[in-house]
Amino acid sequence: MVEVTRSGFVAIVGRPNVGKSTLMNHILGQKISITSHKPQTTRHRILGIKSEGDLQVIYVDTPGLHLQAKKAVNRYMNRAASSSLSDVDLILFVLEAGRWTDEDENVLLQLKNARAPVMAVVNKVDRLNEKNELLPYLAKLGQRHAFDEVLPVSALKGDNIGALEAVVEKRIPEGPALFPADQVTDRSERFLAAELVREKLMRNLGKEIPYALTVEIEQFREEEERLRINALIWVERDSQKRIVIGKGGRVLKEVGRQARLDMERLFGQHVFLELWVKVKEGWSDSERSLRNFGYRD
Ligand code: GDP
Ligand code: K
Ligand code: MG
Repeated sequence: MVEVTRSGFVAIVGRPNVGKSTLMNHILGQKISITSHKPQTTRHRILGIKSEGDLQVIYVDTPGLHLQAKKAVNRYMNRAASSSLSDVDLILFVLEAGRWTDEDENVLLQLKNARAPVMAVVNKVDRLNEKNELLPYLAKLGQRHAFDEVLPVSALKGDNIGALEAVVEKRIPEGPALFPADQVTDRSERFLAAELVREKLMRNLGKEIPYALTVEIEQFREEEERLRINALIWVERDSQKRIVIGKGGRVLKEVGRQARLDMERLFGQHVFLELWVKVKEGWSDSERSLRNFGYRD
C-alpha cells in the first residue's frame, strides 16, 4: 500500500438545503450523511474520509448556518457549523445556482474571517433552465467576494465533481494519514443507524414534525447472521407520536422498511430493526436532554 504523505481538512458550509450532504456523499460514494429536501436535515458535524494513494482528504459536513436559532438544538447546530471553519485547509462554500439569499450573505460574512481559502461551489446547475443563466450568476458572485476558486457542479448528477476534487487536491498540504485508510467516517455504526432512521422520518413526515424528533439507538447487537437494532424515536407531544406511528402503524412501518434497506446496504448484513416512539416534552430546547441524546460539541 502507498503511504499517505498529504492530508488535510475540507469544511463544507453553506445555508440549509444547498446540497452539502449530497455533495459529501457523492465524493465518498456512499451515504455517510443523511439528506432530504427539508432544511436542517443535518444536525451534527460529520467527517467523511477519503483515502486514495498518497492522499487523504477529510471532508467536514456541517449543519447549515441559519439565521434563526431560537431553540437549544438550533444553537447546537450553528455551533457545529461555525467551529468547523477553524483549522481547515480549504472551505467549500456551497451555493444554489441562480440563487442568492440573506442566509447566503450571512454565511459569506462569517467566511470573511476564516483563514483558509474559500472555494464557491455553485451546486444544482442541473436545475437551471437556461444555460445562459449561469454566466451572469458567476459574474455577480465574483463581485460579491474574491473567491479563491469558483466551480459550478451538480452533486446530485455528479457533474464536475471530478474537477472539484482536482481543485481540492491542490490545496491539501503535506502530512501523514490522520485516519486508517479504510475508515470512511468518525461516526459509529450506532450513530449512522440512528441517522438513517431520522432520514426516513424527515422524508416521510410533513413539514413540522421532523424538527420535534430525535432518534436514539437503544440496542445494536450482532447476532448470528444479522444485526439487531432497536431505535427509540423521541417526540415532544402525544399528538406527534400518533402522527409518527400513522394510521394502523403505517408510517412507522414504512419508515422502518426504508431504514432497514439502507442499513443493510451500509453495514453489508441482514438487519432486524425495531422502532418505538416515545414522548419527552421539550427535549429540543433542553441542553441536558440534548447531551443525553448524544448532541455533543
Ligand atoms: P444540505 O442541507 O445542504 O445538506 O442539503 P442536502 O444534501 O440535504 O440536499 C437538499 C436537497 O437538494 C435534497 O432534496 C437533494 O436531493 C437536493 N440536491 C442536492 N444536490 C442537488 C443537485 O445537484 N441538483 C438537484 N436538482 N438537487 C440537488
Ligand atoms: K437538507
Ligand atoms: Mg446536510
